[in-house]
Formats: sequence, C-alpha cells, structure tokens
Amino acid sequence: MRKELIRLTVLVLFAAITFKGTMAQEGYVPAPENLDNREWFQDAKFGLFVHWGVYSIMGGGGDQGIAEWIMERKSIPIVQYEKLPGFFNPTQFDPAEWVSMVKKAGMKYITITSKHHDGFAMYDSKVSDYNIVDATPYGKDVIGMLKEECDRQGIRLFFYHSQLDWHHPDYFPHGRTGQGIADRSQSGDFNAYIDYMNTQLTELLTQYGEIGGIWFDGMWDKPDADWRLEETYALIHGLQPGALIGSNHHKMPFPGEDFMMFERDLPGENTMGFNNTGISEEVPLEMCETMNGSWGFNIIDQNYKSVKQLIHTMVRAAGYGANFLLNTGPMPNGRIQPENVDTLMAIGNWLETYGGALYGTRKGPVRPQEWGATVVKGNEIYIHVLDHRGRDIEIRGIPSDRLRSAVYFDDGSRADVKRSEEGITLSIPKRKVKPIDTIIVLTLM
Ligand code: JFZ
Repeated sequence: MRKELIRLTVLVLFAAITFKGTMAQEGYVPAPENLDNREWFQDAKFGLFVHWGVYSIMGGGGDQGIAEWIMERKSIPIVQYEKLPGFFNPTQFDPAEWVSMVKKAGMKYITITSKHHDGFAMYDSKVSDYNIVDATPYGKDVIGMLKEECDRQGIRLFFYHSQLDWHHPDYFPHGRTGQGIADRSQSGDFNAYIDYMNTQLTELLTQYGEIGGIWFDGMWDKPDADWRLEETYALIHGLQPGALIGSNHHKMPFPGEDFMMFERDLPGENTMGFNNTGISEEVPLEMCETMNGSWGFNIIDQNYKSVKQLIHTMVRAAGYGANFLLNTGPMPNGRIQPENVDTLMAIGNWLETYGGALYGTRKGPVRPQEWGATVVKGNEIYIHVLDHRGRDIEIRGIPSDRLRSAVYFDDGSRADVKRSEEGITLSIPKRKVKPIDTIIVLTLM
C-alpha cells in the first residue's frame, strides 16, 4: 500500500514536471478575428525580420557569428554593457524609408525586436528605464515611429519579444546561457520577472494600436521553469484577440499559440540541429532566415546568400505552407545595410512579375522535391520548377484526371504536360527555362 502510494506520488510529480512546460492556454478557442488574421498571415507569405538593439553598435566586435549575442558570447558585465545605450543615436533612422523598402520588396509585415536577450527595450517602457527613450541620446520611441508608418502604408507590425533576459535581476535562477556574465544577480524572484515581462507585453499591446502579434523567443534557456504561459497568452489574447502568438521553443505548438515557426530551416528539415519536431497541421507556419549568417548587424559578415537562393527558399517554404520571414540587422545609424536593400529590391522585382503564383496560395498537393515545389490557389496548382537539370519531371500526387489545362505562368503558352498513372510528367524545353523559377499553372476542373 505504501509502495503504491509512493509510486503514485512519483508518477504525479513526474507528470507535473513534464507537463509544466507545455501547459499553456488550455482550452483556447481563437477569436473570429484571430482566425481571419491567420488567413491574412498565410496569404501574406513574406515579411521582414528586424534585429535592432544597442548591440548593433558593436557590429559583432569583429567576430563572424556574433551580433545580438555579444553580451553573452564575450561575457560583458552588465555594468559595462549598460554603457551601450549612451552611444545609441540612430539619427538617420527614417521609418518611411524602411516601410517603403518593405513594400517594394513585396513584403506584407515586419517583425521587430521589442526586447532581445540583453533586456533592453527598444520602445517607450514605463516599468524600466532600460529603454530607448530614457537611456539613449536619441530619446525617441523607434517602435512607435515605425508603427505609425506601418499603419500609414498598410504593413502589419509584429514584436519579437525575448522571454530570456540577461539583464533583469529577477531572471533567476539563471538558465543555460549568460553564465559568464559576472555581475548578474545571485538571487531573485522569477515570478516578479514574469510579472515585469507581462507588464511590458501589456505596454506593447496597448500603446501602439492593433499589432500583428508576438514572436516569443528564449524559453529554451530554462525549459523546466514555470513561464506562466497560460497567463501570458490569455493576457495577450484578452487585450488583442486578433494578435497572433508564436514561440521559438522548437516544439509542437502549445495551446494558445496561433502559428508555428522554424528557425533557419524549412519545415521538416533540421540542418541547424534544433528543428527536430514535426510540422503542425493546426496552425499557420513561418520560417525565418538570415541574409548572411547574422541576425543583428555584423560588420564583417559578408557571407550573403544570393537572390536566387533566397527566392528558392521562399518558394520551397510556400510549398510547405510556410511564410518566409527574411531578416536584416539595421546599422547603429538607423539605416539598413545597402547590400540588404539591394537584395530586397531584387526579390521585390521578381515578386512583381511572379507574386501571383505565390501570394494567397497554400501548400500544394505534393511536398517540395529536389526539382521544386507546388502551391495551390482555388482550382489552380502552380508548379515552381527551381532546379530543372534538363530532364522530364515526374510529379506524383497531382489529380491529373481533373486536369483541364497547363500553361506557362509568364506568357500563357501551353505547357507539355502528360498524364501518367500516378500524376503527370512535365517536359520543359530549354528555351522555356527561367534562371530562377519556371512556373507552370495547372487548372483543374
Ligand atoms: C534565437 C535567438 O537566440 C537569436 O538571437 C535570434 O533572435 C533568433 C531568431 O532566435 O535563436 C536561437 C534560438 C534557440 C536556440 C538557438 C538560437 N537554441 O535552442 O539553441
């Protein structure tokens, strides 16, 4: 009997521990406007990720692969790191220019760091002076300025908000990162930290009108801590039922989350080593990617991906039903790196011609293959051939019995598509092959 009781207690304890992490907004039912926004989100396909903070001044400190993590990677004590805001003066920040660039790039939304792991608020926060208005010579709320401009130009704004915080004294016990920062507090009340975070989130959800949503990151620092997600998610959905919540915890979505994200990997791929979950069928998907190897501004990282490579990733992501959130790390003067602007303009040019085969689509009947990807919109299937290799392409899983016509997206000329037992065979003559993406539109009956 006693043994049984002990066993039961152990079981219950174990269940409580393993459950705590995934307990979120149980029984959450998305509001109608949330469901509408999920459709909008999936139609939008393409957004700009912005990593901007006082770390941008350091430009990675001459190391490849360091940017917004410099505080932890170089073990900079809090008291020294706190000098950075004093140098942050992005006098050339022009929100109108940023948002026009975003529009020309064919992007529909921006996700910007309201607070990264360094704990510095890039907006006007009342609960801490460690923010851009109170602690920098610039003294202006860049997030508020950007939001106004986004509203003016019809771009939605999301906030990346770090749950991990290397600066706040109540972020204790410490997680697996930031151990080398010597002067972090040696005691603290984690619940007080969560209260503080929820207050900052309340500010973000009440000071700037309607926002797109919150992109959480950092739970992985303390996977077993009680993050009180239930409360945080209910708070956000209560203040703005339409706001979409996502979290970069690299697990299947928890209740209360409205989209699932993949960091620097296509859904289902795991080249980075931390995207080893499945793919949710319940919520919209998004993948984020860097233009070089850094999120924040890095002055030596010249390892830029080509326009072709980025478009290919965007199209493959769409083939999985995922949005493409492409990152830039603005410079400390407030301008976007010219190399990044060039890349974005080139992608925008491509989208101007081919966007009709991407925006508003959903994942296709066939999952992305070596040769490319498929997406659907209404009774049309768009076949994006990215890697042609001069061969016929067999595509299984296309309902060829319902096939009415097959034409090139560009000029509407007929494409050579033969029905096969399990799908279709596509022959593309060399003269029809496009350097980036050859698109064929199948219309079904
Ligand atoms: C996170 C951030 O740490 C990073 O600075 C950036 O903002 C990116 C978009 O998101 O990246 C992660 C998240 C988790 C792990 C590694 C990097 N992880 O679990 O090892």
